[in-house]
Amino acid sequence: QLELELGDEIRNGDGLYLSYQPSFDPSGEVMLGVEALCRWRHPVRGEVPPTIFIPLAENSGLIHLLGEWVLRNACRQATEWPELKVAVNVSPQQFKRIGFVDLVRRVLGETGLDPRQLEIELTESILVNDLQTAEAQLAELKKIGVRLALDDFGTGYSSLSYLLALPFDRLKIDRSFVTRVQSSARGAAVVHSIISLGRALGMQVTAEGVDTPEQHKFLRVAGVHAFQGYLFSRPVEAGEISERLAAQK
Ligand code: G
Ligand code: G
Ligand code: MN
Ligand code: NA
Repeated sequence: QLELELGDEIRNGDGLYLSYQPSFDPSGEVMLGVEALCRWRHPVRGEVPPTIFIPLAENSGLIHLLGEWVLRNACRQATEWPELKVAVNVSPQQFKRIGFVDLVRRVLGETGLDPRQLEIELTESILVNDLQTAEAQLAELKKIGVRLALDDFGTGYSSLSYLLALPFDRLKIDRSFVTRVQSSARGAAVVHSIISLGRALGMQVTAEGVDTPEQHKFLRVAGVHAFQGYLFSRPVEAGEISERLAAQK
C-alpha cells in the first residue's frame, strides 16, 4: 500500500521534498557544501522516515524513479548556490543500473549545473559482486567531472586495498566512529588512522554526526577537512540554506 502511494507521490504528488544538511570548514563557521536528504510528508501518516521509504523504494524498484527525482531537484537547486558543493546519495541499485552515468550527464545538461559542484555519495556495497564494473562506472563518472564520496566509511566489509585504489575524492567517516572518539583510546586510534589514510591518499575527509564540541575539537586537531552534524546544523529546507549563504557574505 505504502509502496503504491510512494509511486504516485514520485510521479505526480507534492509530498516529496529535499532537506539539506550543511557541512562546514574546521572553524565551524563557513559552509562548504550540503547533503541532499529526501523527505516524504504523507497526507495522513505525516512524515515518513527515510529509513522506511528508502528501503521500500530499493526493494520495489521505485528507487530508480525516486533517485532520478532527487538528482534532478538537487542539481536544479544547486545552480542557485554556486559556492556550495551539493552531495546526493545514490543507492547501489541505481549505481549498478545500465545508463546511470548517462542519467547523470543528462541531468547536468538539463539543469546547467557545473559538474564540479555535484558530489555523488556511494557506499562500499557498490563493490559487492562485480568490482570491475564498479571501477569502470566510477571512472566514467570522474570523466564527466563530478566528485565521488565514499559514505559511511568503515562500516562495510570491503577490502581496504580495493577501496583505496578507487577514485574517491572524499571519505566520510561514519557517525558510529565519531561517537566513539571521546569514549575510548581505541575509538580515538581508529579515527586517527582513518583520517591519516584519507589525507595521505589526497582525499578530503568529512566527519559525520558530530554532535559535541569535544568531538569537533578532537577531529579538527586530527586533521578533518569538513564537519557535518547536529552540533553545526540539522538538515534544513532550501530557503534556509539560501538565507544563511546571504548572511555569510
Ligand atoms: O536523512 P536521514 O539521516 O534520516 O537518512 C536516513 C538514511 O536515508 C541515510 O542512510 C541516508 O543516506 C538515506 N537517504 C536519505 N535521502 C536519500 C536519497 O535521496 N537517496 C538515497 N539512496 N538514500 C537517501
Ligand atoms: O547514511 P547517511 O550518512 O547519508 O545519513 C545521513 C543521516 O544522518 C541523515 O538522516 C541525518 O539526519 C543524520 N544525521 C546527520 N547528522 C547527525 C547527528 O549529528 N546525529 C545524528 N544522530 N544523526 C545525524
Ligand atoms: Mn550520506
Ligand atoms: Na553516512
